[in-house]
Amino acid sequence: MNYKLIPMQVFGDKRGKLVSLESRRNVPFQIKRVYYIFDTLPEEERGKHAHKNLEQIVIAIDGSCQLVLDDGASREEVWLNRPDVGLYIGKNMWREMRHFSYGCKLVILASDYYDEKEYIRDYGEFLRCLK
Ligand code: T46
Repeated sequence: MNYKLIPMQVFGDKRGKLVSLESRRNVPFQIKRVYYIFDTLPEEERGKHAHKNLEQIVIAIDGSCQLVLDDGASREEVWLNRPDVGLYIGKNMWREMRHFSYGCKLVILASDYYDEKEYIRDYGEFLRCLK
């Protein structure tokens, strides 16, 4: 499985808490793109695709959701519900996102610019690409 949970250092004091994300330090790639997802609904699912080369870190900075990760051989479920834990997802991993809390906020760091040609959105094609 090409994913891992990365605990982030939290700088906290009486004013609140802060987490810093830095390329090739606590983020294991050069960050080229940041995007975020918000206004989520529990009944809606997202993802259902893989990336040929993209690496990403997903952080639930508010609320929670479940990620299903699939490498073509097995499937695992991971809950994201902490703003100080990032989920690293490497290439060739099918991902599905579901069970969002209302208004969950995800921040995603990506190793490359957006490119729709880099997506594999059909599960059968994903399995064929692995061979
Ligand atoms: C991923 C999961 C975790 C852009 O124009 N630029 C972007 O950088 C992104 C990420 C998306 N878009 C467009 C493409 C679609 O028209 O935004 C629309 C929604 O994207 P999508 O349906 O791919 O969103 P999710 O939540 O299913 O998947 C996203 C990322 O696309 C994907 O890389 O791993 O979040």
